[in-house]
Amino acid sequence: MTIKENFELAKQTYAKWGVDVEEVVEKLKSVPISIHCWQGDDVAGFEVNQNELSGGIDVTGNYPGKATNAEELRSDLEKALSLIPGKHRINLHAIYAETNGEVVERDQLEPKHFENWVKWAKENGLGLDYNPTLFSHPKADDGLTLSHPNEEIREFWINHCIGSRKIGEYFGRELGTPALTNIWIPDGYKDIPSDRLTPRKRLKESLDKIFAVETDEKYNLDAVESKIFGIGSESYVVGSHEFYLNYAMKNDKLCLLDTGHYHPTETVSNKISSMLLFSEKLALHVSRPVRWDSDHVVILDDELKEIALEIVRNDALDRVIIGLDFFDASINRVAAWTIGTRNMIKALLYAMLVPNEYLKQLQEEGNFTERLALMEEFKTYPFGAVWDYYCEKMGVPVREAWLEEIRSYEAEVLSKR
Ligand code: RNT
Ligand code: ZN
Repeated sequence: MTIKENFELAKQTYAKWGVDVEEVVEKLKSVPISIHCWQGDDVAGFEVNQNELSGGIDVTGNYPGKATNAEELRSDLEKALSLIPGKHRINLHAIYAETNGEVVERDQLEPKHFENWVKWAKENGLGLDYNPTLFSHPKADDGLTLSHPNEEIREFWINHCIGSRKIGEYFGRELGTPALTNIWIPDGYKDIPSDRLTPRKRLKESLDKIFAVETDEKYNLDAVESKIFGIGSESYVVGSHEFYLNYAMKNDKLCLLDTGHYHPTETVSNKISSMLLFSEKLALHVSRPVRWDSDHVVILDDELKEIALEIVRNDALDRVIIGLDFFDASINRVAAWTIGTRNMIKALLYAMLVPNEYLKQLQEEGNFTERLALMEEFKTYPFGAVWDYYCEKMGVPVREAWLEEIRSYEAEVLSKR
């Protein structure tokens, strides 16, 4: 049987439930995933004075062939994008600026340092998102940035964040699609604090200064990302969930929920509906925390499907900005992007193929037996046949055929670095 024949059979199976598979496939095409560039070089960046990765995040593994400059990183991204169906976005960090060998302090970064990225994004039909980098820097060595007791240090990071929002705005204006500029800071303490309030007060004041500078929301959307702990900030993180949730609501900013930033049994899927009731937009960093915020490559697990279901069944595909955030240096990095992004798209497809309205109705009627029975049966419906067809239709390798492409890219390009 051909991919197409398999698909036709699946289509009939889903049609019985009123699911229009052709329509689903069309809709899926229009959902962009923001692919984080930092999987390609282990969150190193290309600063002239490179600092060791800090901020309580860590990358393990030494798989050969990581990108060592922006050109290599773009080439690797192009390879991954050729194996991923659909049109997507690339998420950059300030440390990926191109400064022509010149030392440019982070608070001095400007749109011009990202011209090559913008040119490349235009050529490849990609949107760009952005993040100021408030780690891997001498001014973040003690683990504090925007909440630092020293005013000079705070000012430095405030200016970096203001400049970053302008770079985001530049991306949005150039590419005709707003950039999400996301602020994440590592600030926190290893041990039990004697004062939780004062650092949070300072963070609030710093954010107020950052957002006092206007950017055009047609081009730039501001997000803030919370966290529960990091390596070295196990006891207290200044920018906690409650902190940013309140800050974002009060100041009309987006909350960014990273799936690795909550207690192990707390799920982001269960937060999406509550967030959507109170704000127009929400942003995600989809990651895979294995026992802790380990940033493993995203797999098609129950939580990923549940996140996708929450977005799809609440008709929020244009309200939830889906970004990825993982970094694994123990496997081929281009494969890591490919696996994680394909899985995110697969989860969305899976969610779109469920008769969500009917299942909602069953719940309203109190028919929990049928609700459970059908939700379980749909797990083994022929979703794979639709996925294969989608890949074929979008001109990317079907099933594991993409691995062959990775093998030759590794032999021809990565192994020669
Ligand atoms: C860290 C945050 C943050 C980073 C990136 C590199 O815990 O998840 O999003 O992973 O900014
Ligand atoms: Zn994140």
